Amino acid sequence: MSRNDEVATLLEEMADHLEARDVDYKPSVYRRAADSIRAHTVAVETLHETGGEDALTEIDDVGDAIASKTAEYLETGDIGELEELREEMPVEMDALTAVEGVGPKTVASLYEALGVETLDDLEAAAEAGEIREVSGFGPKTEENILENIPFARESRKRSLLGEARPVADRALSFLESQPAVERVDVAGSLRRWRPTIGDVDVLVAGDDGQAVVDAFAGWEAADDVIEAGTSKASVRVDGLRVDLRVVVPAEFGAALQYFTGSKDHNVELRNRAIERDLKVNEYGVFDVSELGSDGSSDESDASGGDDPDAGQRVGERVAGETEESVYEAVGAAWVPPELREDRGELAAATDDALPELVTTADVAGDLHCHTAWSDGEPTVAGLVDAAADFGHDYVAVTDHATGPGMVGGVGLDDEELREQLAEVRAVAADADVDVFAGVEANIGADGSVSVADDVLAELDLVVASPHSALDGDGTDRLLAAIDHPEVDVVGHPTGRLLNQRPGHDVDIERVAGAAADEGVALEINANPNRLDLRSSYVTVAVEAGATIAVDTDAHRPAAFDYVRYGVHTARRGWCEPDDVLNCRDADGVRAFLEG
Ligand code: DGT
Ligand code: CA
Ligand code: CA
Ligand code: ZN
Repeated sequence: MSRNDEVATLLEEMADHLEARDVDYKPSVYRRAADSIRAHTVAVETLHETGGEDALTEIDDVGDAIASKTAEYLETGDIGELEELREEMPVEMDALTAVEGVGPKTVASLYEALGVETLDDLEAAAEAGEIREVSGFGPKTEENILENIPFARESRKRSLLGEARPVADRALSFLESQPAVERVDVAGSLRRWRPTIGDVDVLVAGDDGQAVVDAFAGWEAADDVIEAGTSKASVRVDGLRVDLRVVVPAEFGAALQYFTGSKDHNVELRNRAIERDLKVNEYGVFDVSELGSDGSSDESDASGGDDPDAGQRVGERVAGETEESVYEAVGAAWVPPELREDRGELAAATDDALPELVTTADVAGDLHCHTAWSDGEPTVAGLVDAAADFGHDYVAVTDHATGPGMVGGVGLDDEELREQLAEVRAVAADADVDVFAGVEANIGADGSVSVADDVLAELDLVVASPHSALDGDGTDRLLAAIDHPEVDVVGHPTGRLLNQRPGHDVDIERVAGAAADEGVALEINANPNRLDLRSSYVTVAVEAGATIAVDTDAHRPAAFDYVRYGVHTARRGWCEPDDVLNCRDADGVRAFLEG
């Protein structure tokens, strides 16, 4: 964790403690400051060293009081006021507020009434029926809390892809520059682009494992070396565990295949190998037909891995230097890592039926973006220029409309939407890219769309998204929105926020069928907090013939980069370029919108 992250995390905890005590206004000041410090490109310790507290106030939203607390932390390792708050209420604030429906004020009430300090305490109190007895709580709240605890527990163990991928990219470029490294790649869930990541797995090919391990253990980005052996090491970077393994070049492909997983995919691969008298493991593919029945030792257990026992390299080696050779040995084509989830990919790879997956290069534009008209950063002109710089052929301006789920005056009313439309048309007139004038309307709990029909009809593109009432079953409201004649795209259809809330339940077969019939696209929102639709739903949608839109929901130009998370989610959902609306050129998109 960088110092900026550490300070931001502490300020957020202070905000929670103050909110728990019903303090007005200050909590939001602390949270805004925390966001700005986290996003600030200069390290707080550098500012502090060069210009003391004054320099710290150069960060947006950081005033004297917060600058002084930041300086205190940098100088003493603590913030006295936070220590006092913690002493007064010794709760695991972060863990408890991770439970959906539990905010700082709930934490305070349950601490005072029942002495709840930890997730375990919370669970015990709910199971014992004690929470329903506390004033302001009831059986329904208690039930919700109990239901949401496992999700909170799980989410605290896994990092977002959007946090882990940048760490992995840094690890790769560091290792690539090391002389002892011949090849390097990520493996594990990260290479499969799962939306959340347990740890980062990095694999190196090299003949001098110790030299690679030594370099890695000395990597300046590593906050902590967890372990370091002769061919394996683990370090912690920004709170994430990064596991390194070094193998000899001849075994790199087999190791990469093995450590990419998923486990279920590997089990299926090994079963197919056994039918051919082959043994597949992390060292290679071996012909064991001469060894008799014991030779194909028990590989279906989950124990293999740590022990480079010579017994693992039995029989004649037939493959292993490349991944392609491993798959070829079992009669299959190379399987893109995103598909390796045991969802039929090995059968497809054997029958020459793998999809030609979409790539980021296929994406021609972004159809869900925000400007300063609502809660985005850029002007309309700024967004359009940024889209051109990014290499897009077109961009849609889709600011929030007012309506359910929009707080603090963020959304535009009908009149403001018309005003904005005039500006968008003016910018479009001499822009380097095609510009679609649009809106992100809210889908109400009843499926209504929060903008007048005549305004919607003037716009080129209507994204409709659920932003409120995100529990229970959301199928009917989505079906109603899809039925609306002006809706073109359903944005982040389930409303999930990874590690924060699961979103509403959706009968994806019905929703996808309706979307296909009505010519409405379903979004993969590429924001790494969302990745909504999830890949398993994408597969269902594509099979139903629905069109997918891969959009970043950018609120600032740098967020165009999120497109890769969306594209890889699409790939995990077996999407080809033809399935994706914004892989079409601008005329193709126009035809879809008008159709
Ligand atoms: P994660 O880290 O929880 O997000 O998920 P993975 O898939 O990265 O899992 P990880 O880091 O435990 O192991 C990386 C890969 O190595 C995994 O996808 C498959 C392979 N692998 C690890 N341990 C075993 C094992 O005991 N048996 C089998 N068959 N494969 C394993
Ligand atoms: Ca992993
Ligand atoms: Ca691992
Ligand atoms: Zn939205």
